[in-house]
Amino acid sequence: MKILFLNGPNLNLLGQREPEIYGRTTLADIEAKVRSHATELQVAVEFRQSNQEGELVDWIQQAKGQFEVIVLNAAAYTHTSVALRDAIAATGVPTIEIHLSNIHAREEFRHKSLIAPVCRGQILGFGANSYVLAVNAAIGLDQR
Ligand code: CA2
Repeated sequence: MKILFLNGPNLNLLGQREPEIYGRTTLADIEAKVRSHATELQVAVEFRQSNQEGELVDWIQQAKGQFEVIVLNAAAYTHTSVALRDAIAATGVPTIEIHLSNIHAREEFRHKSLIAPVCRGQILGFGANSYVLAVNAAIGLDQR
């Protein structure tokens, strides 16, 4: 089974800016944790990040037939992007929404996720562990 991890805008800055909110772990550290867990469970993962909404849309469209599950931290696009929501709905690849922080405990504008209704579920608030937990959730979806 192959899982595609997609990361949205500014997540490339993790560990370098605003450590009080997002911690000191970099995206590369998170990828290493995910890879180690996925290897133990014998699943393949691909890990990508983009600051461009259109590139994320392209990757979601191209996932069909290539990946069994998408794990998506859409970052700020979570709260704004009809394009990402439409791409997830159109391609039909089971998608899990994840976040490092608990978006419901933050500013009001982060409480709304436009992608949530077209995702199979959400994992949020566990920092880097949200990504590790998503590997287990993805395997569970594939075995349904
Ligand atoms: O908690 C999450 O994972 C978020 O998706 C992170 C997004 C935020 O817009 C969402 O509301 C919740 C922000 C990602 C940007 O990360 C930064 C890291 C370091 C410095 C600045 C931004």
